[in-house]
Amino acid sequence: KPLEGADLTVTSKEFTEQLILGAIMGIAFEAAGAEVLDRTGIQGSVGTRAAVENGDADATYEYTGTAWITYLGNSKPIPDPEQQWKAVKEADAKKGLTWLPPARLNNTYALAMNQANYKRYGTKTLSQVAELAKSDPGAVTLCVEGEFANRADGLPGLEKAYGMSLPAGNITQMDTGIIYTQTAKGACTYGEVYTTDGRIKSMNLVVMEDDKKFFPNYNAAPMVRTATLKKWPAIASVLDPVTRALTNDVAQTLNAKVDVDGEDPHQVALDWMKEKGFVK
Ligand code: PBE
Repeated sequence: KPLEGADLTVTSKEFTEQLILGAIMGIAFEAAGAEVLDRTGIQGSVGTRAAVENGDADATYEYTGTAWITYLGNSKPIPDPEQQWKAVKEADAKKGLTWLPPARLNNTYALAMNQANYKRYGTKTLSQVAELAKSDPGAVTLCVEGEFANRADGLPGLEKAYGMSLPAGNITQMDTGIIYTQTAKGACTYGEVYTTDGRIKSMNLVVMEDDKKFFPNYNAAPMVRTATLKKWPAIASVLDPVTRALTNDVAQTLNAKVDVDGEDPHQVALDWMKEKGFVK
């Protein structure tokens, strides 16, 4: 087995898709013969990145746009997903991190609303949301996470890009899981959602189009410590077929098993890895 004798630590952020992706990575390493320590479920993007940078973990599935804007401090996304990945890979090579080839899975932020509010306000695009904020300031209330409220590729950048300036009182911060139920109830007109989340479909939410292409591509890709990869180059060939199989459809289906059906993320990951033949 290609990773026989390796001790590898995997990590992830705390939300469902990340827990599943972290589990998938760990299962792939184990199937290749490695001993795996699971440090998934770290609170927030910055802490998860730090864990890999400082050696508390060897690898994680991270999103290209998150690295480009939030970690590397760029302000303009690169429209082509492959070029975006390449730019991140080049910049992070100087930081001791290697980005392996990306998945098609692109989990971007979006604003979504329930059917009743959609009937009432009829917005389809973020430009229309910005217009509504001008004509009827009270109408545009938002439920968002703390991280989204503060990231350059989150609310501050979105307001700038769409020429929108919402009063602080219109914005309520909460955990990502709560956002979906609050948005479905109409407690906020718009909720900050992840486009691969299974609850968009199950709760029948309407996703606003990012017509100005403010949000970058957020393709998931393995971000590995270069030192670890030098020691265990087979990590690349072990992860490659798994990453290739990860699409938006797969993510939505697996995320829904956890967030809608209440299954365990690790079990969902294992079932999928078996179904795909990545583990016996
Ligand atoms: N995202 C959407 C966020 C959360 C989900 C990929 C832009 C991130 O983890 O960076």
